[in-house]
Amino acid sequence: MNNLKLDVADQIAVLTISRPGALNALNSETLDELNAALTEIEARDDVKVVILTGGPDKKDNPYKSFVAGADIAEMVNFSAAEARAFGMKAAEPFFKLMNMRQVTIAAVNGFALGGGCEIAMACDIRIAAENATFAQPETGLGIIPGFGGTQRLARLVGMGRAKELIFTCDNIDAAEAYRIGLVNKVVAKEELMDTAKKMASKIISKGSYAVSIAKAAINNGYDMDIKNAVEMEANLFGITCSTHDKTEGMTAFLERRAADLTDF
Ligand code: CO8
Repeated sequence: MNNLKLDVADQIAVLTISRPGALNALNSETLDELNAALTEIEARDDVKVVILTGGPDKKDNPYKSFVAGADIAEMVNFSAAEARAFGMKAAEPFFKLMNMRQVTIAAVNGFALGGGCEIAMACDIRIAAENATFAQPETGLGIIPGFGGTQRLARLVGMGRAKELIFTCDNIDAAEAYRIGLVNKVVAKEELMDTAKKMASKIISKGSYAVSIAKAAINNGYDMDIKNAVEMEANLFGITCSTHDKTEGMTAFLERRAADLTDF
């Protein structure tokens, strides 16, 4: 892989988008590599959480940029058909981040602009370094957010705030992103990866199969009417009751001992 690094340790996969000369902007090659890496990870039982982050810039500053957007140099000459194809190319890995059975955490280590904010929003959880900057600057370029931004931003922060951010292209800092619910947590930049890994380890210590079913329940129910959503949840709850982890988790509680949860 030219623009992506994958490191697996302790059941955590760290995926680092690395295009130092372009502040990790997403071009077609990077999207293809991301899609291939996520396909591989999804099939691996030794990975339970994925942390997505950005590599250092060309001056080796690790906190300059998470992802500074889609690659403007690639997009500048796109026809309408090419632009649509580019959007759909991103949709595949972005939906994997959203729906794969493993939990996905964006560790936002700097600029998260345009497609950078959009890829962070496709993850389950976002942790930001205190110096991170978020924006959807697309309308200033004469385009709209095309990697799911018009949809996911409104779902995360509400329609009014999403419209303001997309119409004004305003940059917001990590504290404001936290205030409006765009990120889950803000930490000192030096603590970003440790915090993400600690959260990953905590999630891994729970029943991994239950966590993946809970993720599916939240995602699938989000756009359903509440009656059908609760029925869908009951069905998935039933499935979790057929697992080793359910028997072990509940028995351990009753026997006042730590549970040995193993199932995926
Ligand atoms: N695309 C391509 N190259 C980029 C990008 C980008 N998004 N961002 C930065 N770069 C490159 C710069 O061109 C520069 O290259 P070089 O050194 O060869 O001149 C290098 O990265 C370093 O950047 P700067 O010199 O500009 O660094 P600064 O510290 O001065 O500024 C900024 C940093 C503020 C992040 C600035 O680079 C910037 O404004 N970048 C663009 C941010 C942006 O507008 N992002 C949104 C892009 S549009 C988008 O994401 C749409 C997504 C949906 C597409 C859907 C298609 C269907």
